[in-house]
Amino acid sequence: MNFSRRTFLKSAGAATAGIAAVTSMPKKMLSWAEDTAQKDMKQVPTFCELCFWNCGLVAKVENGKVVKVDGNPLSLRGRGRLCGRGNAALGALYDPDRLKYPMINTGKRGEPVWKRATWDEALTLIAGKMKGIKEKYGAESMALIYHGTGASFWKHLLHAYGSTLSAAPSFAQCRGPRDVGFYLTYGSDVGSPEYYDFSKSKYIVLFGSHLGENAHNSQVQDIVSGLADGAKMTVVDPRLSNIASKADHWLPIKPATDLALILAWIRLLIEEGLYDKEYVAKYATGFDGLRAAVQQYTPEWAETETTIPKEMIVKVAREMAKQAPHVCVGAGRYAAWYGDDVQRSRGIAILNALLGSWGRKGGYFFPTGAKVPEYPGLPAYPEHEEVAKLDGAYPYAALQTTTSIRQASSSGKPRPVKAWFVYGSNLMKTMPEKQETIKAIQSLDLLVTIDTMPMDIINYSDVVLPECTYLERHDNINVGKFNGEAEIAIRQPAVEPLWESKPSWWMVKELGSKLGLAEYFPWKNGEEYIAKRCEAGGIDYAQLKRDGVIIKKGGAPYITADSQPEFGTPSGKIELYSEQLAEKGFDPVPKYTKHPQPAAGQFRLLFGRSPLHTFSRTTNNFMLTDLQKENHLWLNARKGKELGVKDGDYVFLENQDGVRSPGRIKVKLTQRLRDDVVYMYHGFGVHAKAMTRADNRGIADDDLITKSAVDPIMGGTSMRGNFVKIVKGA
Ligand SMILES: Nc1nc2c(c(=O)[nH]1)N[C@H]1C(S)=C(S)[C@@H](COP(=O)(O)OP(=O)(O)OC[C@H]3O[C@@H](n4cnc5c(=O)[nH]c(N)nc54)[C@H](O)[C@@H]3O)O[C@H]1N2
Ligand SMILES: Nc1nc2c(c(=O)[nH]1)N[C@H]1C(S)=C(S)[C@@H](COP(=O)(O)OP(=O)(O)OC[C@H]3O[C@@H](n4cnc5c(=O)[nH]c(N)nc54)[C@H](O)[C@@H]3O)O[C@H]1N2
Ligand code: SF4
Ligand SMILES: [Mo]
Repeated sequence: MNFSRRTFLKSAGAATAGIAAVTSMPKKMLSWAEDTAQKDMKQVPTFCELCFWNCGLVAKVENGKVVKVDGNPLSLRGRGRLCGRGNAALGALYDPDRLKYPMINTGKRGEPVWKRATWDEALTLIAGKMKGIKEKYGAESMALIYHGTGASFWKHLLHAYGSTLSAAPSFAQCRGPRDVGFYLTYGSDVGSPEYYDFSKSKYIVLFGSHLGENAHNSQVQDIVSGLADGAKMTVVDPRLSNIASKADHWLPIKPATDLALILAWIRLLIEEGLYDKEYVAKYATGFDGLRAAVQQYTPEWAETETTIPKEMIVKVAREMAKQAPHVCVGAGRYAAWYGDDVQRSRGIAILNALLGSWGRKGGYFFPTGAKVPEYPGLPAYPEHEEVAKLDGAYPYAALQTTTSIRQASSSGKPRPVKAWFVYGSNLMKTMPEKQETIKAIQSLDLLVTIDTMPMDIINYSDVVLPECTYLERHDNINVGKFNGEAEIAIRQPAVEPLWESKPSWWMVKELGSKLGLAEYFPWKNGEEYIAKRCEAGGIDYAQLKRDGVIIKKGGAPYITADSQPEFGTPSGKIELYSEQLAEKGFDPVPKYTKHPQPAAGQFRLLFGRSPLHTFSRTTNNFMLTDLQKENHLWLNARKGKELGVKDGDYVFLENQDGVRSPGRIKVKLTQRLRDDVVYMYHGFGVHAKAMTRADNRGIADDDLITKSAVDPIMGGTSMRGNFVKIVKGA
């Protein structure tokens, strides 16, 4: 097969020819198919997995092939729209490089020699190894590292086997510090999708959070509609991001100094009497402790740390206060930045509390949820062994961290971890200090990868299980919490799985049965699994299947006289001063600490999202590589001139530890960036020959991240403390 975007567009055009199948999807969804002629066309509502936003989509199927996808207008996550990546669904489904058969590595980890296996052979091998590992080391020595909807089936398998050990890079390497920071302050995290009420905000403040490039679908729509309705916005970012270019104020902060700005704003709101006094008196505790602790953080001091003029610091504080409480200071998502990230996130949480924006229109809404019961009649999980906690040093590692699993795997301490299942996570590009990950993998007795593509991690695996893509499978039910509404969404196959790929509900059922655990997997198939759970919860399965989503109306999103908030903190209030942190030896109020800055000739290596790609997930997608096949190095234009580097030149990067990028990256000279940083998209520089379009295109931030800073409160690892110099060359 030789696909290109052109061929795709041709076939997509053919789809407009006709249709007979009619569902109860809204009429406008059917407009593509009005001149019905053919009988073998259908449309299947399901949801996207090209990122975790999981927007609802409708797959248009012609003669057994998906020819187009459109947004499902009923979906709250997408509202009828898909982002650039979501529209490239066919590039994921029909990628000729996909994993096609189970494979067993008969060579070494890192230097694989692949043998094509039958499903029975691969699963028998895994089950045999798992039994041996349990006997020798105990079930808890088997871990799951995951990202994505299907992971819940693998968690269930591990629980049934006897292990609760699982971790996601999307916690410790991403949003964990933010969730913990808000949890410590409000007794609640900020959700995913976040509980931002952007569309009704009168003032928005973002730290980083490059929305628009970070393509959180409905969230981007909300911020755009908030701005269209007149909201003012300040964006704090060393780079003029797309969203910063829409702001009233862009504050090009010196990286790693955000907490100085946040603390100065907190102090200003207090000392100028601009905070919401009634709200704070009623709902918060620890105000006096907070006030005393922030006295030192004057605007003059903050200017010296952040390089943002003190007049601007004061101006923005007053502007925010003027619009309060309809102000949303975004919590961010990728929050693992510099190592004191829980405290930075707590600073943002406190700022929102002073503005009275938690539970207020235009600030943070209280979400409406929905419950879907588990599959009925499952036996209780076996008793779990008492085992040493891997993250013992981090009292608020709410979820296990990936790095503690890595550490236990290579050192055997505090207890041995001998096997990993890796589901939908390309660990080579995801975790810092790649050599440590490789060392841990070399110490394992078993590494099984469940994936759709032959990514970097595959080459280190013993057994590879090819999952079919999201357009070919039933999957777990997805519940989203929104303002006054909850969404229950179904994933169902638009077409049959290609080659020998299989869905997770099937893999765990077969493997479970080989492990003697069949009673934990009683479902007949993926559809029955979903239907039974719906039935148990009084949810209309027929409607869900037909519409893709069911929306449930819910409770009040804002504080009113009749609806008072509950805070899940020990005091039952918003904790401005945290007694629980103090008891554990941490700062009860965030304290500013300086982070290292690059030496002369070095730049801080910053990275972020391409609007057209999701990490490495989409780097082989023929529709997206047509549009963007490599990443570029953003470099301040004046600096470029100084260094004799021209726009379009290819350069190497070398980091503080002397590690050089294996490949070269094309320079993009720009005014939109401070001169002490360089910036690139994450996800490129894949090292996997079987990824024919992605292999060694651009360079990888992860090759240069040889150092990370660990958050002492929850163990997250922050990767923005690496510095590089530019090496001109061939
Ligand atoms: N298209 C697309 N969208 C995605 C993803 C994707 O892969 N592709 N991934 C999703 C995921 S998992 C996540 S977590 C989110 C991540 O997206 P965000 O949560 O938006 O990530 P951030 O790190 O907040 O934002 C990156 C911005 O931070 C700026 N920055 C760097 N250092 C500093 C600093 O010290 N201070 C300040 N104030 N800014 C700084 C960078 O210049 C950059 O513009 O995106 C999600 N959305
Ligand atoms: N250097 C660096 N490291 C980072 C980041 C960064 O910006 N720079 N970002 C951090 C952030 S914010 C996050 S959230 C994490 C994310 O890191 P990961 O958890 O690794 O997530 P992804 O990169 O989305 O995982 C991609 C893998 O999922 C596979 N996959 C795609 N679809 C499916 C499917 O349907 N089924 C299965 N079984 N597999 C599938 C892909 O082929 C690929 O191997 O990385 C973190 N690590
Ligand atoms: S934001 Fe884009 S890639 Fe993510 S789920 Fe929605 S359509 Fe798919
Ligand atoms: Mo993330």
